[in-house]
Amino acid sequence: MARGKHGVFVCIEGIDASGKTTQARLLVKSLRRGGFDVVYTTEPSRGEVGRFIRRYVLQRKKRVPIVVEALLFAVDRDEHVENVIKPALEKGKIVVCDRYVYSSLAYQGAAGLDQTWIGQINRLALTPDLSLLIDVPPEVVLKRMKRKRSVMETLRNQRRVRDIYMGMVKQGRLVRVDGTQTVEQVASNVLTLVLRKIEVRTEVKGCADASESTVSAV
Ligand code: ATM
Repeated sequence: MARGKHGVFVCIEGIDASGKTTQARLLVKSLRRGGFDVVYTTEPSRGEVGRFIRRYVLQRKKRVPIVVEALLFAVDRDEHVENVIKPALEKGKIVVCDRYVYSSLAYQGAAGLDQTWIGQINRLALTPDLSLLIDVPPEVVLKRMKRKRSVMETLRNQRRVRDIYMGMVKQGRLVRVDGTQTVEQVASNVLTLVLRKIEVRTEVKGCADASESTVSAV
């Protein structure tokens, strides 16, 4: 659990076309409707390194060396945490982050990089209070994106990525949410988990400092 902060840090993970971005946005909408001050952010970030990653890593045909990918994502993450995530948490906001360190473990791990090393280069990254996996089997996801991508290659890679994500669910680092249900059902399950986490954090902080509220409702 992240220390020295007052807000709540939630990250949402999932394989491509799992619906995680839709769910992250719906979560932000529901929380804002409930009066919470929420920051929605993504990785790669909107900072300079994040923009470089989109151009140099994601928008080209040939994959760059995996070590380079992992290092760039880690650098972007450190900058993102310092410039966006920490300042928002210190102001008591809820941060909803679309992809985080678990994406590096899953995607660069699926490409063959050592998980321990990926963990080491990301060791300064703040640990989220709640990390959710919107879980959809790769076969289901393939149907969703049939028209867009090359089927076999995507299936193989998506399977590897999903296996690593599921390993993290078993370790208790990610909480699995069934992503095969309707958008509304998934959104409701996500919201329930997040509200539960907000309550717990508010209670814990309330015990430590009864005079200060942890999550600012506006
Ligand atoms: P979105 O589809 O969520 O915008 O993510 C862009 C890609 O970035 C996604 N790729 N595909 N295919 C996963 C990838 N990615 C990594 O490989 N490692 C990371 O650490 C992060 C944050 C993203």
